[in-house]
Amino acid sequence: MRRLLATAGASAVSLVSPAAAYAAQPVDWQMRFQPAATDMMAQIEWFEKYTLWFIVPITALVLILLGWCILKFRASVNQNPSRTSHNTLIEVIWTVGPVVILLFLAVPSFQLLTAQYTPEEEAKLTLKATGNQWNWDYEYQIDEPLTFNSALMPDADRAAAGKEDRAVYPRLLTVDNEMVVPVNTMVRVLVTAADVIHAFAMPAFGVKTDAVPGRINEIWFKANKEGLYYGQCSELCGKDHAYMPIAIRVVNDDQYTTWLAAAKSDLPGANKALMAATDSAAKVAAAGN
Ligand SMILES: [Cu+2]
Repeated sequence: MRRLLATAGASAVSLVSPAAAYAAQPVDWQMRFQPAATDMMAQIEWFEKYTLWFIVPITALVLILLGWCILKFRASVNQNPSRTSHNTLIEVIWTVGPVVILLFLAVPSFQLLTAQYTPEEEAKLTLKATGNQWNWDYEYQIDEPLTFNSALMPDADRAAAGKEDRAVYPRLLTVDNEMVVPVNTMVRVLVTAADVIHAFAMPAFGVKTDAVPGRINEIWFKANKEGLYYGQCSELCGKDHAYMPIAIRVVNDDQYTTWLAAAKSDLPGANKALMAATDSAAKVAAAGN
């Protein structure tokens, strides 16, 4: 049994590791979350596992009780049903029990919610993400703001952009210009929309918020792992809702500074240079393993 589990574990690791070297993205037959790339997502994962300790036993208990009642009290073996209608002890237990369980769920749940609205430090970089039908505008709110559009990459353009490797640049998730942010840096994203309601979501970072025209919603994240991460617009926003992915490239400080300086005058060139730098770094890391 132990060997079986070990084999299953090893194959699960080998399933996710090629992608994990580069990025967090959905995988076929995925049952769980993408690997967490922020402390916040790690906390969300912890809370999800914690709630399962309540959900699974309660579901099992209810199922067993149901089965027991169906079998034991079926008409053919229980022709004179009991007419008992009140039992104070049982009523106290089934009132107090759920209250205690709800308290065990509510306290960490509210703590998590509070943590999501309380960044532990001031953001070092502020970006604005504006949802359009059906692409995103990103604005770097720095001394000389950098603005660019990020849209789904048509298959015909993949070769010219050097994005032919479908493991790293998957169908329906690859964009022309990724959002680029430095690793281990607190980033604030101001999310809004220009036409209809969209939603900015990045599963590996544990962030998702609506992009509402005329309003600004704020999210923040501090990615702790370099790589390329994928999310999608998560609010039905029209016929091409499924075709407005979000891609964030998390890089080291030097790569970010170089990219930012170059991106102001030549965004495609800056992106290509950055891809070359991160790809060679990934190959060195893979060789090191
Ligand atoms: Cu949308």
